[in-house]
Amino acid sequence: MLPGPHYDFFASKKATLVLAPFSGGQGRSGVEDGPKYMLKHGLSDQLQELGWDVSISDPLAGENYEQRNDQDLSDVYEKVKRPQLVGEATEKIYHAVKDVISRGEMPVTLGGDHSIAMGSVAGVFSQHPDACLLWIDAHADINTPSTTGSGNLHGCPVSFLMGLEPENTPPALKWVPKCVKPNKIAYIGLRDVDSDEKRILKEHNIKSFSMYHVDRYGLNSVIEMALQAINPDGTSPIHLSYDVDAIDPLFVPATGTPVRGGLTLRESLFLAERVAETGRLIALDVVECNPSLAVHDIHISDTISAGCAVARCAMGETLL
Ligand SMILES: [Mn+2]
Repeated sequence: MLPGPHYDFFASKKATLVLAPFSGGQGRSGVEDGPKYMLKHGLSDQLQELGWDVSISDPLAGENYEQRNDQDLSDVYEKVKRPQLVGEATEKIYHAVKDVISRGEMPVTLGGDHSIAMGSVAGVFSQHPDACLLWIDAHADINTPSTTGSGNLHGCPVSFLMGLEPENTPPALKWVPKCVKPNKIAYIGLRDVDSDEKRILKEHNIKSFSMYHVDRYGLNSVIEMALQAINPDGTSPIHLSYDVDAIDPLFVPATGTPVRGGLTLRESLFLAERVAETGRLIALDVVECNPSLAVHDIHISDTISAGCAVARCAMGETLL
């Protein structure tokens, strides 16, 4: 058998699934069930079959965020919805991911909505300040407290991680460190970007590949260009933050903000395979699987199996 991908930053293949069953970064409940469904689908065993020693960390255990999400209407800061809830949950995730990284293990953070990446990315960058961030998404998630239209924090995590608007940061989110520099983040899969976000991406000269670029150059070239931009000498660790809404809703129907015209299922897996092949993967997030939004059971299995397949491909599954 050919050796699978290697993982340069890990002395042994140990991974921890960091469960982030959290929906407070947006308004639709059900996304907190993502981790439970992915585990039920067998993700832990699947990663063990790939040679990983898998543990589970459950930093939000015992918290009733769902109930608070429904009841606490006073948790608002200017336009931003539920900053207290998001601040508390993401800080717990931050500490869990930081612990996993400090132990020399790969954190695989399972969302939950994409606001949880404030915790996972900050946790990884606290130990690897030279890391780069590959954000796979239909959306740029870079709205600031002043530009957000919806007030939902799952559309804002990148702006907090970049420290774009410190003067408007809700107190509960002040813990989020400014850790991602504009030349260390690239996007792939964009197709629903707000006009203020387009301005921010241009102002900061952030490498952003939309579906236009995927069509124009092909996904393989887009990945090369993205990695060349954020990891030019190929030595930095790569944090892959994967929102399943990057994938076309034909394949991933049960997600909160679906946008048609996305990656095919095969492209979405190739992307993860290709990142694995670099040997530089340091951390993975898989977010925004929302089983409650399924109209049929097959929507649930399609969505969850796609999320698990992305994780397996990033963790070393190959076709041959
Ligand atoms: Mn997202």
